[in-house]
Amino acid sequence: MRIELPFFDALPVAVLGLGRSGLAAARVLRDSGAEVWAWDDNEDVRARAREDGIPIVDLHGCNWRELTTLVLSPGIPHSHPEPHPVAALARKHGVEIIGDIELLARAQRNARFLGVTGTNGKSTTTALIGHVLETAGRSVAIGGNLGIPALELEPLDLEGIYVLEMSSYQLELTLSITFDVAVLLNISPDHLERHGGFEGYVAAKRNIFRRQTKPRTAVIGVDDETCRGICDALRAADEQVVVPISGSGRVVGGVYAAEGVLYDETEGGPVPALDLREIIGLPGAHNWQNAAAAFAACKALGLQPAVIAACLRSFPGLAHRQEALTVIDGVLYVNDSKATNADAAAKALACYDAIYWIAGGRAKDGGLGALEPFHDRIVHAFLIGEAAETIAAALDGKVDHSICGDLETAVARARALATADGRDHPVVLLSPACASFDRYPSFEVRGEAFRQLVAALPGDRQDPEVFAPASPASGPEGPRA
Ligand code: UMA
Repeated sequence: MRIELPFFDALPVAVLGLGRSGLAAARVLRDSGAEVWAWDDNEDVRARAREDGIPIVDLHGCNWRELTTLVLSPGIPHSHPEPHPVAALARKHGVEIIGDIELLARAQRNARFLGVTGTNGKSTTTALIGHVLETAGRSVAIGGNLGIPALELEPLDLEGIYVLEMSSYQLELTLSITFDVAVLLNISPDHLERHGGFEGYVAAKRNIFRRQTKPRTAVIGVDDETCRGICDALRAADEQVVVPISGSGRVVGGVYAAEGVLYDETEGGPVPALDLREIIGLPGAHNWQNAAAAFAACKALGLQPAVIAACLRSFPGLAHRQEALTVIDGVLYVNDSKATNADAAAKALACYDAIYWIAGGRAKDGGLGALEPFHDRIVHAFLIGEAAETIAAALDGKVDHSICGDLETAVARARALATADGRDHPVVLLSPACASFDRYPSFEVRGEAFRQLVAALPGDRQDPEVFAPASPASGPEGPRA
C-alpha cells in the first residue's frame, strides 16, 4: 500500500529536487492523479526521473500563475544563504512551499506523529523509539531524515504512529503537523548558513513543538543551555506536558541517567528503570540522553515502564554507528564507519578499554585533538587511506601504530594482534575519524566492506551480548530543577 494524496487530483504541483525525498513525493503525487511538474538542476537526475515516468518541466521558466504548491527537497535553500531561484519564483507568486513530510501529515490526518529533532543523536533516538514501539506490538512506520523518505512509508491505521526524525530543514517545510510527542534532544551550532545564524537554527528546531496542547508531550534534553531555556519557556507557558530529560544526572520531575542507570522521576521520587551500561546497542555515555528521551517518549504514548525497559535492552543499534558486529575468539568487532571526524571517533574510543583501532581515509578539518584523552585506551592503531601518515605523525611516541594502506590489511593485522591479546575484552574498532571518499563512495559502503571482511574471518563466534559493558566515561552531576 502507498500513501495517497487525493486532494491534489488534477491539480498542477511543482516538485523541485528529485533525490530520495523529491522522487518519492513526485511518484506519490503522480499516482494520486496530480499534474506533476518536476525539476532537478542535475541533468542525470532529471533523465533518471523521466525514465521513471516523472514529467519534467523547467520550473525556472514555467507559468507560475497556474501553480499553488511547490514541494521542495529539504537540502535546497529557500531563504538562506540565498533562496534557490525556483523558491524565489514560488514566493513571488504566492505559491506555498512545503516538504514531503507536510504531504504525509495532510494524507494521514488520523495517524499519530512522534517527531525527534536535535543536533546530535536524533537518528539513534528515532530508531530506538521505533524499536521499542515495534517490539511492544505497536503499528509504526519509521523514517524522515533517517532513511526512508516520508512518502515511501506505509499508510497507517488509527492506532498507527509515525516515528519521524526531523531535520531543521524539514521542520521549516512542515507547516501543519502537530506532534503527539515531540522530542528535542540538544542544540549546538550546525547548518547555520541555511538558517541565517544560530537564532534561525533554534527557531527551526522549536517548530517541533508548534500547536502542541495537553496531553501532547514535549520531551526536552536539558544538558545544554539553549534547550534548558526552551524547556523553561514551555513549562512557563504550560500548554503541553513537558518532560525534561538528561544523560548526565538528576533532573527533578524528569527522566535521566545517573552513572549509567536510567531513572524515571515523572511520578514522584526517582524510580530506577534500567542499567543502560548493559545495552550493547547503546554504548557510551553519549547514548544515555538518547535512552532517556526514548523512555520518556514511549511512556508518553502509554507504554508501561517495564515494557519500555525490556524493549530498550534488545536494541541492536544503528548500522555503522558503533555497531557491535560479532565476537570472534573473544574479540569484539565494532563498525563505527559513520565516525567521519575526530569528535565522533572520540565518542567510540571512550567506550572500550583495549582497542585495536582502525582509522584513516580522507582527512577532515578540525584536527585530531579530540582523540588525545583516549590514547591510553588504544593498544595499537592500524592506519589506512590518504590520512594514514598524518594520523601516524599525531600518534608518534604516544600510541603504537602501523601504516596498513587498506582496510583488508588493517583488519587482518588487527585480528592477529587482538586475538593474541591477554587483556579482558579486546575490541577491533573501525572508527576512521576521516571521510571515506578516498576509497569508498560513502561511509555506508566502507562500513559494509568492514562487515564483509569481519564475516569472512575464521574462529569461534559468539553474540556481542556476551561482552561486558565498558567502564563509563563520565559520572553524574548534581540535581537540576
Ligand atoms: N538539487 C537541485 N538544486 C539545488 C540543490 C539540489 O536540484 O540547488 C537536487 C539535487 O540534484 C538532488 C536533490 O536536489 O537530486 C537532493 O535533494 P536533498 O539534498 O534534499 O536530498 P534527498 O536525497 O531528498 O535527501 C533528503 C535529506 N537530505 C537533506 O536534507 C540534505 C536526507 O537527509 C533524508 O534522509 C532524505 O531526504 C529522506 O527523507 C540526509 C541529510 O544529510 C541524511 N540530512 C541532513 C543532516 O542530517 O544533517 C539535514
